[in-house]
Amino acid sequence: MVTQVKPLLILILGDQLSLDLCALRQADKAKDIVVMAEVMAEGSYVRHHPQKIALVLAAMRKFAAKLQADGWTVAYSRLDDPENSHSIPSELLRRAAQFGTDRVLATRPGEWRLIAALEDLPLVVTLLEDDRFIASHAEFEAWAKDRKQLRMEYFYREMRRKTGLMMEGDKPAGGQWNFDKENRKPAKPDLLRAKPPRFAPDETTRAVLALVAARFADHFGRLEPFGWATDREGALLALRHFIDNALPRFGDEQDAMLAEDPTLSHSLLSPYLNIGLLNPLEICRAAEAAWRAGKVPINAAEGFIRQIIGWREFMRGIYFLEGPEYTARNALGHVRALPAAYWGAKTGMACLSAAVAQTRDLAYAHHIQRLMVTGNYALLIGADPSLVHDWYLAVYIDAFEWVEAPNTLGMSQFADGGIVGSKPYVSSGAYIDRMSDYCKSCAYDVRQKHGPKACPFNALYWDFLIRHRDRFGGNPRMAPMYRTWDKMAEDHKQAVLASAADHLKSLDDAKPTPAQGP
Ligand code: FAD
Ligand code: DLZ
Ligand code: SF4
Repeated sequence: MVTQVKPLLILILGDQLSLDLCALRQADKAKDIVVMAEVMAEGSYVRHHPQKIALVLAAMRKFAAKLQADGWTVAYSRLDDPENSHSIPSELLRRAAQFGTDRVLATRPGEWRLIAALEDLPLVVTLLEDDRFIASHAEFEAWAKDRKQLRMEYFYREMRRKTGLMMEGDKPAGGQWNFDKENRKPAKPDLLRAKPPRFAPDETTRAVLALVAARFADHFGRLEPFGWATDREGALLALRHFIDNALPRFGDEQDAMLAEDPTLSHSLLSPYLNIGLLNPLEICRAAEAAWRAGKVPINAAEGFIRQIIGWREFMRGIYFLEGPEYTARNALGHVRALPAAYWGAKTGMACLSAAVAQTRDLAYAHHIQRLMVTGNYALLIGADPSLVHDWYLAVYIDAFEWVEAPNTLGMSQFADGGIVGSKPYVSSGAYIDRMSDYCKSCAYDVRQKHGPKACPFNALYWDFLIRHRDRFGGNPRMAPMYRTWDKMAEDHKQAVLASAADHLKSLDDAKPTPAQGP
């Protein structure tokens, strides 16, 4: 008697939309079943921005159609299928019963929550390491082992050596690993600056937009106009457009912020990278080729490549190295609720208002807006980092926990006590004024240090440093700031601290917002 081997269920999640995914490479097209499921649980465990849900669902549908055209059997659950049980584990159980199997092969999810859920299933689940990254878990662990401090810059150099990107033999191209000194200038409005491409929704995307509008109407954020690419072809066009038009200015404008130009010379490629439509190496090779062809300056190409093979890989390494408890960290003991301004309530602070408004409209803000406006303010007021984490995970189109959590809790909120960064990213209004044009239209005055009209960042900055002097006073990189404070006149110091206290009180007196938004 011949015993039939049961088929494998090949799980593909909404951020695993790569044709060369390891689970697909190990599957047998002739007998295994690909399982993809649009489920309410994934759409609502945090209240994702409607554009993020639409991107993921539309891209899932198109990816499934591609697999089917390529001869795969795909068991696809749509959000409005009546039999849909609306969570990934329960859909796997349903498909296992339907196809008479108990075997599941999946690429390890990018979130501890889902890893645990898959491992808890009463099925035989094999999780393969996701190899769409440059460093494997073992490589990152080996690099991190025995180091007192994990610093991105040194890890990045390893990744340059490993990939050969911008290398001349074993030396960095241009004789330096890092050209940041030439980057990070303020920017001016410029009609000639290229706008990122927008993609008119096709039939599949339009159907998804209608579904998302009906099911997630109460989530923060505008669903339309929706201009994101939802397939690999579109993502490749976006990549080409960036390399040809925006990359040359990427380095110079990387840290600048302009009220009327929310995207400047950034790539807006993170959503495509993070859901698998683009691969990190192909992006970096395209940037390197443009530099080698003399179309892009070295500071731009190196700076851009560093973000991807340096920061992106480093953040992933930290997330998986630190384990599931990372997201609960709160090294500074911060407990304040996130102000209603994060959900669009009116504020006189022009920078915060602009960053939140563009987040609502585009599901996008660039790094410095996330770090030095919304992140900086949340840290200075002492917002509860788990609420800040939920906010960032919800509101950005590129937000997946493996990359969002170390950026938010580590880099931005110092909640991990200094694993990602050696000092907190805090600044007064002067930094924002230097790097943006927000202050010109603000209800507050960036030059005033205290009083009701003074820029809130100014007093909050000192208040934060003083509140945490025990922790940061001995940090050599922060010592100059404490020396500056110590030299100030006593009445000035008291006025500054009183201003900060007034501002914090006004937040505490305001109507509380529910933890996950209005
Ligand atoms: P560009 O400026 O064009 O940079 C190119 C690419 O580099 C990006 O597409 C991205 O893949 C990568 N990159 C740049 N900086 C980082 C970084 N710090 N960490 C990881 N990758 C980086 N990035 C996410 O992809 N998802 C998130 O959920 C996310 N949350 C963040 C939360 C906070 C508080 C902060 C400060 C940063 C966060 N970032 C996150 C990093 C960064 O802000 C975004 O990657 C970037 O803004 C995406 O826009 P872009 O594609 O135009 O980037
Ligand atoms: C983000 C997201 C959303 C909104 N919806 C789905 C879905 O319906 N089905 C699915 O497979 N994946 C979805 N995702 C992506 C997952 O949340 C993501 O795979 C995990 O957070 C792990 O990174
Ligand atoms: Fe922001 Fe302060 Fe400038 Fe206003 S004055 S835009 S609050 S930095």
